[in-house]
Amino acid sequence: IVKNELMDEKAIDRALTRIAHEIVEKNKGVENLCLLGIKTRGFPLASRLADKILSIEGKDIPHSEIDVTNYRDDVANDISMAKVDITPLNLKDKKVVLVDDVLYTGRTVRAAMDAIMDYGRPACIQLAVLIDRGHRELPIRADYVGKNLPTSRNEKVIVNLKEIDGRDIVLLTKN
Ligand code: 3GP
Ligand code: 5GP
Ligand code: MG
Repeated sequence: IVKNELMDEKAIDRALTRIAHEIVEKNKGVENLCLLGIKTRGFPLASRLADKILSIEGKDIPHSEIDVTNYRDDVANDISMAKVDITPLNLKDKKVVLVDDVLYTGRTVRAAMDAIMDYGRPACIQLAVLIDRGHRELPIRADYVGKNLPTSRNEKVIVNLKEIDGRDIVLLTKN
């Protein structure tokens, strides 16, 4: 297996700094904004964006984790649909920014949107991802992208984050 380094710690941090600025710019401030990190690695990314937005705007942005495994069309069976681990945040009329590490087919994001809509009607939903690796199977795109990365289907992007993996790095593996 060949591994290519795509982003180091600095590159990841710069991308997140830029995305934090873009979120503030696009939303003309941070009013009613909240961040929802998707399952494992989306959450530390959402926390980092909240930290950066705090230092840019001086305001704390509510952020939380969402686990949409049970909403995925290719994973869920009908019984598991009942239990979704969604956020303690009140999402009604909020501008929700979904945050994930890698965007691929778009099925995870579709599932997240479904879970959010079941939970309460937000004002809007936006999407921030560290890596967009292409291969969408649904009409979904990200509003904020750390790095666009054309990949083949047999490649895999490895995202390591300090909070979970002890280091910050993005690698591309080829079999
Ligand atoms: P993560 O969100 O914490 O990074 O999808 C569940 C986990 O499997 C994800 O954890 C993701 O990193 C990892 N993963 C790695 N490659 C793939 C892939 O090609 N598809 C999916 N769905 N998950 C992958
Ligand atoms: P999708 O649902 O868009 O196909 O895939 C997105 C989800 O699967 C993300 O939560 C992401 O963690 C995971 N994923 C898909 N492809 C990859 C990949 O190449 N690398 C990593 N790290 N995660 C992936
Ligand atoms: Mg993920």
